[in-house]
Amino acid sequence: MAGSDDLVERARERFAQARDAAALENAKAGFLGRQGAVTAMLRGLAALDPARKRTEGARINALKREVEALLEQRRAELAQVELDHRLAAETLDVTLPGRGRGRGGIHPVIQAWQRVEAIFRSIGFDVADGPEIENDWTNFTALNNPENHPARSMQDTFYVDLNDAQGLPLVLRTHTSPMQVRYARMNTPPIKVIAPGRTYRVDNDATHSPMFHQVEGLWIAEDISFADLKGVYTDFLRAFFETDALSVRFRSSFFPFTEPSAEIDMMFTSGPNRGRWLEISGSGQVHPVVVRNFGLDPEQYVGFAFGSGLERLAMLRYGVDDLRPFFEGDLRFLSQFNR
Ligand code: 2NM
Repeated sequence: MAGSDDLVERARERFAQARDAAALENAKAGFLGRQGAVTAMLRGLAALDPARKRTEGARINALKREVEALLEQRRAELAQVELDHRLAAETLDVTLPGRGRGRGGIHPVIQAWQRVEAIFRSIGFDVADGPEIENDWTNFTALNNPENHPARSMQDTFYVDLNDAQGLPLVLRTHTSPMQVRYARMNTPPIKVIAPGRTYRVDNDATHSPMFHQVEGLWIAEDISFADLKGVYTDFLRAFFETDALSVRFRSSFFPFTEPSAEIDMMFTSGPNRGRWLEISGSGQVHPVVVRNFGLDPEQYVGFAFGSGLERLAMLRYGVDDLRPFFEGDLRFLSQFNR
């Protein structure tokens, strides 16, 4: 049959020209497919007499096997080419050092927070967490802040452009005391609780940040006195600063929610920072109006409370003399507290 000798050579050429598996399968169709040359030759056998059918049939089948072998060979070549490409493209140098993600650390203010929590938990205080967006009754009114107190002004407080379900204005809490109100109204005395957390005031200078952290403590019972507050707070400071060489004094002061009120000062009595009184906290006996707003009878229950700034505690403990780097996210500063 004319051209059948060239057929194997033509198949070899066409298969070699195929640059990928899809092109090769197309080229295959031209020989072995239903319209293919080999198939056409096999079809032509039908017209031959039996003797020629046998010889021609054997010859065409031999051709067909050759074409099939060439096809397999080219398939294997292309598969190898494809594999070589992938191996080159996806090479991993497993000897390179890892990129690393660095190790995260705990912010110094949060470390101070965690220390405070652990110390107060160890002497039986609960730790309460609550909303940073408060209604103005819980943040101000319940705490005996008069309606026209400057702390309530737009200049001092971040008002939220919404009211709560009872129609009360919402504010970013200016202290964590509202959590004491919530806690006292949900629990029965004796109550020993601290409320640490974020607080917000319209304030921004070298010594004030619009967001800062407080921890407030509250102890309500029938038979406690200022001596208990002083004892607890002194023990707390000695645990926090890990020294017994530390004195505490109360200085009379004023807060709307306590009466009487006192500033708590502390002084290291040894070490390089000894001999200077440092303001560390506010405190007082919870005002009878506030005790009533807790849902309790001020004739029966006494409450003692304190409020401390966690940034202040962190600065004193870690020897930081500027508030601002706490809020700047500079790892050269922050990483010093995580070694
Ligand atoms: C302070 C100073 C004095 C305080 C009062 C209360 C509450 F809810 F019991 F009335 N919590 N915290 C308080 C008292 C806070 O911060 C300078």
